[in-house]
Amino acid sequence: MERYFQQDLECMSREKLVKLQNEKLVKQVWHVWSNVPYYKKKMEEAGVTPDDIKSSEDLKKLPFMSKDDLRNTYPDGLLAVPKKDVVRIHSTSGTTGKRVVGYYTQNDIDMWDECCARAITAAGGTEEDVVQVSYGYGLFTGGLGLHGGSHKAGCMTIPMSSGSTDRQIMFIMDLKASILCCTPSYAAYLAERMNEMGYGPDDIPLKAGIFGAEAWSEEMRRDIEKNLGIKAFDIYGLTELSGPGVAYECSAQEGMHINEDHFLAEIVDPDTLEPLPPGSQGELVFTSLDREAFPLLRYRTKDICRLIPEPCSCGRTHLRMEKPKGRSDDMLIIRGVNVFPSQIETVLINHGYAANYQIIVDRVNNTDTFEVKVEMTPEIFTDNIGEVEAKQKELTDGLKSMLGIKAKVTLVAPKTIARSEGKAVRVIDNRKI
Ligand code: DLL
Repeated sequence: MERYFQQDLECMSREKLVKLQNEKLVKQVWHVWSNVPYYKKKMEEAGVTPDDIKSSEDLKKLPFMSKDDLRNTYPDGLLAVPKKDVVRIHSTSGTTGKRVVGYYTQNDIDMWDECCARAITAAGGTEEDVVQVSYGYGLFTGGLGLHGGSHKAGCMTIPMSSGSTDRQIMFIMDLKASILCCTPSYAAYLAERMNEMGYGPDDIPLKAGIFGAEAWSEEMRRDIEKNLGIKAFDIYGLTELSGPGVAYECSAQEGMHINEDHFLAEIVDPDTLEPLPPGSQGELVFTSLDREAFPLLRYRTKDICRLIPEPCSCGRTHLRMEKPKGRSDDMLIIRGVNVFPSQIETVLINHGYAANYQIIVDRVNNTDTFEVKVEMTPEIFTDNIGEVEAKQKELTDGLKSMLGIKAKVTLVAPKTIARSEGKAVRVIDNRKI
């Protein structure tokens, strides 16, 4: 049985890997310096030239790049190859300000496909598998990214895109899809819908899921695994660095291996921007080592997480990253306390609820108000006021001990909070700050 496993690259000794990274880094720095005037200017302002960069030890001399740099150079000010060499673009949804446009040469697409094929293989995918890609196709990178990876891994690919939930289920059942790729919130919705249609975990042909593009908790993973009867694997990435597949989970399911022969990771203090020692929690910063059209050096992702320096039991030597807690952008500061939606999700699932909730924050008389609307599952549902109040109190206490602040919990009837086919929108922040 054919399996796409690049053992020579994925399991190479750290010594060899560092050597490869250093060689690629030196080349990449020259590439941006010579082809992107914006970068050259930024490096000159920081007093650094390509001659100063000999290895990853010298990374700290390079200036950071952030979303602001991408906005300043919209639409093609960071393009590092002639336009004739570009074969595709992708773009972010652009909820805040201008969209980010990322460019790809054919080599960039091949590298990206390779990263996603590694993810599918690590989730147990072989040429025997049927992969249903239910991430959105189009400008979003989820659909075409996993699609390319599935082809490269030799799987039969169903290019579903997102939406049309009942048709998704028909194809999973009729074509015996074995691997599902979509956001975790959409996977939870598909599981709910399949359950309503009378399909239990033993009837569903799926064996694995590759879920990412948004923060999700371990508790949500367990719920999805139980309801679909699968193993659920995390996958991470961002448009600015290709898309999905920057990092992926292996069978150990203990953090995501960063494709370190293509991406160099650092953790920095988000306030001082100083690099932090191995194992510390901080902001994840990536340098793409071999992207041609849209290379990024020291790109600040805003994602908060920890790198895991210990070796993995699966034999892959590439460093792992923990599940990001969320973006520093998504972190709410409520009455001075840091709150991540994923912490709320953990409490809800531990109390037997599903991840159908909404956080509503406002400011009244200079004080933050904090409400969590939680949907009752059909099993938990009751319209007895005393029982509802008791359940609300239980959740309020659970949230207080997790977050350290009090939330107003409102339980609502099943199916009253909108489901998401892509990334879930959990927070409504009405504060004008
Ligand atoms: O979400 C790419 C992707 C598609 C990844 C499909 C995985 C699967 P963007 O829309 O540019 O790209 O959003 C990138 O999403 O900075 C994280 O904040 C968040 N994110 C992505 N994967 C994960 C994950 C795609 N596994 C932003 N866990 C990133 C937590 C994630 N957050």
